[in-house]
Amino acid sequence: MVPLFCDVLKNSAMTEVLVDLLGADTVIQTSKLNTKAPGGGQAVEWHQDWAFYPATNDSMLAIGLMLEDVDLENGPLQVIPGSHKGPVLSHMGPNGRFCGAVDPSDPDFDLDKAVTLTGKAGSMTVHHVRMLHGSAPNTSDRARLICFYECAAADAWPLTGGSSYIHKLTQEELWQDMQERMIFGEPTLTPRMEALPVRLCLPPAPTGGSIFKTQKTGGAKSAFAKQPVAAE
Ligand SMILES: O=C(O)CCC(=O)C(=O)O
Repeated sequence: MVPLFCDVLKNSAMTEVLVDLLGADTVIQTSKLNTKAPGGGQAVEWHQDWAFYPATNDSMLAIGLMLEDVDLENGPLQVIPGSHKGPVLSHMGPNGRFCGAVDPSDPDFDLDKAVTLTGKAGSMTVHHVRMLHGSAPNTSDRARLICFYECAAADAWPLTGGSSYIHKLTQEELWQDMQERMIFGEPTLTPRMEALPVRLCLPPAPTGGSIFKTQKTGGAKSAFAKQPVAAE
């Protein structure tokens, strides 16, 4: 991770939020800068992060740090409050492959309950790993830049999906990786198991690497337009 972004995570109000919500031993899973170009930056279709990277427990969240002002026009994040206590919805596309998005006609998807998260540059959002969320295209003439930090309690052990690179590591590399991903506290050797709904994200979308690619190549249906998400 870029040292500046890492520093923000370890030495800012974010740190307190993480301790409060995830506890004293916390890891970073991924960090990414999601950009939406002025005048047409793509939507992120509705999904639960849990569908991308289920774990042994759901003490996991994503922080969105706004690097520019985010308003209704430039593709703000939208969430459905309370959905993190509900079911894990299917994220399978029309070809029977993971598409990283829910079907907008799913009876458990209630768009009427969505709220929009806007804010000035420097504001942050926090959403639980099972919370339904998405974001509309950027229709403004300004960029939308949000840095997402996907964080977890150290005892949430990955099952598959986004973190499954760990299965390719040697035991020594895995041990190093565990240390390097600590935000604060210590790695644990005793993952916490919870009885939670899980769906594995297999078979994978034809092309992964980013949520935008997964949703496009998996054939996600759009809740923001009547048409499927356009191919690149
Ligand atoms: O960039 C966005 O608006 C949302 C990104 C997101 O939900 C994700 O990457 O999981």
